Amino acid sequence: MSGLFDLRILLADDLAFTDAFEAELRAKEPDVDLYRWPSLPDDGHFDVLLAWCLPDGLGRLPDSLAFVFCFGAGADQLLSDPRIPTRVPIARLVDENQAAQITDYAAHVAFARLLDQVTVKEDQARALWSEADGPRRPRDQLRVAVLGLGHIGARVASELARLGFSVQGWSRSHKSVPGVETFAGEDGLVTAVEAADVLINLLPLTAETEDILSQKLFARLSSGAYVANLGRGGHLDEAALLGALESGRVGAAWLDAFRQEPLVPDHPFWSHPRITITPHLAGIPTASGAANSLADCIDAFRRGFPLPNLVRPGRI
Ligand code: OXD
Repeated sequence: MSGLFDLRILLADDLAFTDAFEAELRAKEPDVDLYRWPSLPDDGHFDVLLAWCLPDGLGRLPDSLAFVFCFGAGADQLLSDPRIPTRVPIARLVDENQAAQITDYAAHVAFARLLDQVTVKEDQARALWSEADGPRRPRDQLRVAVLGLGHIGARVASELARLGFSVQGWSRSHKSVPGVETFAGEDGLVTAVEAADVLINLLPLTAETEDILSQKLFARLSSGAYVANLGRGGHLDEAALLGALESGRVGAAWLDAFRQEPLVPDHPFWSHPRITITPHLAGIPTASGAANSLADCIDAFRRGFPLPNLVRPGRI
């Protein structure tokens, strides 16, 4: 490390290249030296690397590197990057404001299902005045399954429950979330999504969760269910989704993450009338939330405590 106070931080993410982020961070950590990639300190040494995904041109990381701070909620793209030595801990950003944005997105999809938005739009396109055959079902009769009960998933699930939806949550290991019926393990997954009207994916991408949004899973949903993939493109079996939309098992899909980003122009998802594409914007870290989260890591590091929100402990 370059010294107790002059911690050097390499910012290698566009979202961190803002004056607002720098100002927030400097207000909390006045004694840090910030470098914006591709600018580096003359001797090439830095202590902290902030990135969501390592820039292509970043070569061997210096021995001075003490930890990597993931500038995003999901760190799979860093965890699988062989350029980060396994001795280096990786912590991720936790930003309540980002979690709030993702909650809004999930609530939007739940309300869209309640209002049967797809049918309404299709009727409108045909100038069809299709009268309701009764009152709308109440929120507590709409089943919402939330996959992933980490910081963001738990917040989404509990907020939707607070709004009055019937919420089932699933995670790999058992978690309790107020107002939410929770399940864990492989058998629990099937029970959690059984007859769900809305499926929200917020899982981290791992070997176990790859392709979890599969034909088998879609088959358990209620007919016409709405699906939102707010995790990673790798969670979704794309052919299975197109098949489920075709059969009507899935009524509509909101997709925010893709196997390849940006989504290629000739991808069939773009033109599908029942798919809404959002370009990875469900929750964007905010300057203040990101700076607070990084400052918490810096403070812990300086005191010799374990970093908060570790996704890989490293070996220091
Ligand atoms: C992510 C994020 O990790 O948007 O995908 O934060």
